[in-house]
Amino acid sequence: MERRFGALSVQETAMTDDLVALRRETEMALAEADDLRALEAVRVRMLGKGGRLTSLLKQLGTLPAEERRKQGAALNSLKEEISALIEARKQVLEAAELNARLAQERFDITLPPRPQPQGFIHPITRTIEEMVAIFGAMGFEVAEGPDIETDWHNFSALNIPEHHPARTEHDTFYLPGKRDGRPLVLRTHTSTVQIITMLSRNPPFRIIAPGRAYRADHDATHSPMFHQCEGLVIDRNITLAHLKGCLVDFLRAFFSLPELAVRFRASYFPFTEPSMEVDIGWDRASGKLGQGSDWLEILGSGMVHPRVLANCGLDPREWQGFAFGMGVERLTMLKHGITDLRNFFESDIRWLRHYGANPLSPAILHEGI
Ligand code: 2U9
Repeated sequence: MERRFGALSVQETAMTDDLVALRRETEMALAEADDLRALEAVRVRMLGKGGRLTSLLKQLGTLPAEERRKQGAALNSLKEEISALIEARKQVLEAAELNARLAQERFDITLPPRPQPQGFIHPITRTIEEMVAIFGAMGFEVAEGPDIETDWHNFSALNIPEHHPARTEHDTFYLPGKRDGRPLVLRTHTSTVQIITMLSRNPPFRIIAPGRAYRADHDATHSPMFHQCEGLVIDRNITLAHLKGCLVDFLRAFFSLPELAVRFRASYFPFTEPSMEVDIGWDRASGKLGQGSDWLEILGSGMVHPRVLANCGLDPREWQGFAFGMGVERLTMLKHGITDLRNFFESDIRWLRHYGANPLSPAILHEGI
C-alpha cells in the first residue's frame, strides 16, 4: 500500500522517490530471497552497517534541521517497514524450512519392523516346549531339580538295588565330595526330580520333569549328556487306565497323528510295577510314523512301585501313581526325521537354521503342535 509522505519540496520529492524505490527494491529482493541465508543478505544490504538505509540515515546530518526532522521520520518509518517485511519473510522461510525438514525426516510408522537377524529355537528346546504345552493342558506342572544329586535320590529311593549295573561307573558319572554323607552323581535320569517332589509336596499332584541327564555312554546313538522328560501322577485311585489314556493322548498330540497306533508291552523297571514299554505304529520300509505293521519303542512307563512311594513317606494303601520317561532327542529325531544324534550338540548354524523353530511362533496347543 503506497504511504503518502505529506506535501514535499522538489528535493524532498527526489528523496521520497528514493525511499519509494528503496522500499520497492527491498520488496522485490525479499520476494527473490528463497532461503534464510539470502534473506540475511538482503537485511545486511538494506539495514546493515554499510546498508542502503543506514547510509541514507548517515546523510541526514547534511540536511537543514527542519528537513532533517522530516526525512529522519520518513527514513525511520521506512526502516521499521523494511524490518517488518524482513521479519515477515523470515517467518515464511523458517516455516518452509521446518516443513521441508519434517517432510524429509518423516518415516512411515506403519512399515513392518526392519528384518532383524532372527535367531532360532533349538529343536530340543522346542520339543520340551511342546511337551510342556501338551502335558500342561492335562493339568501337569513342570518341576525342576539339580543336575548333581546323591546316589540315594538317583538310585536307592527308586528301588534300584546297590549291586544294580546302572550304578557302576561305566554308566554313571560320580563326582568328588558327598552330600548328607552320600556319594554325588550327575543324575542319570530326571526321576530325581520326582523323588524331590514326593519328599517336598503333599499329593495329589501331576508333574513333568524335563531336563538334562548324564550317562557315561558315548557312541552314534548315545551322548554323555542327553535330555529326558519324565512324568509323575500321584493321587488316590490312580489306575493303569489313567496311565494309558494320558500317554496315548500325549503321543497323538505330539506327533499330530490322531489315529496313531499305540501299544503297551510288558517290561521291567525297579521303580514301577507293572512296567510297560510303549510302542507306536510305523512302517519300517518307508519310515512313516502312525500306522504300519511295525512297532517303534518310544517311551517307558509303569505304576509307581509301592516301595518307591514308601521311600518318599507316602502310604501305598492311600496313594497310587503312574510314571513315565522319554528321551527328548529320540522323540525329536523321529518327529523331524533327524538321523544323527550328534547334530544336536555341534552348534552348526546351518543345521540349526534348518531344524530350528521360529521364536515368534511358540508351541501352543490350540494352534496345533
Ligand atoms: C519315580 C517313579 C517312577 C520313570 C520311568 C521309564 C519308565 C523309562 C526311559 C525312557 C527312555 C529313560 O530317557 S530314557 O532312556 N525311562 O523307560 N521311566 S518309568 O519312572 C519313575 C520315575 C520317578 C519317583
